[in-house]
Amino acid sequence: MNRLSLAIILGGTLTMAISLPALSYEESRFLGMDRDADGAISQAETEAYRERLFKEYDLNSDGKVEYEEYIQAESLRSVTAPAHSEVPVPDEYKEMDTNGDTIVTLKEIKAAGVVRFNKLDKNADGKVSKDEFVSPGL
Ligand SMILES: [Ca+2]
Ligand SMILES: [Ca+2]
Ligand SMILES: [Ca+2]
Repeated sequence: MNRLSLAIILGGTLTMAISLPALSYEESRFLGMDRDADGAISQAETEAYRERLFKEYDLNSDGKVEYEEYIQAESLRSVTAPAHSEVPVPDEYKEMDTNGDTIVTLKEIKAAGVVRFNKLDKNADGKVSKDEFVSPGL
């Protein structure tokens, strides 16, 4: 294959990607969590999502998410700020760190998921439908 035809193929793929209807941030998050693609998020799917989230945050894999790890995982410190400069604790983290020791355990992150799940599951059928799934999600 010569360079020109490769460029045409790549160009075509790019155009296709752009012309697809763009998923909103919430929609793509919903689809990512709805593992069995039944159009609703179950409690088990929430739990699985929270476990994945925990692994993402626990940068040194020691089984706890220290606040500094959360800052780094979520890129909360501006690149121009000095390393380890203080970053105000966002509500998102406070919500998970229920005992306020600036360490989030797997238990805490899952419990926060349950709290959110119950809030979003308006009709209490044990599933969060796409309509019920609103920011900040699960
Ligand atoms: Ca599902
Ligand atoms: Ca850790
Ligand atoms: Ca804690």
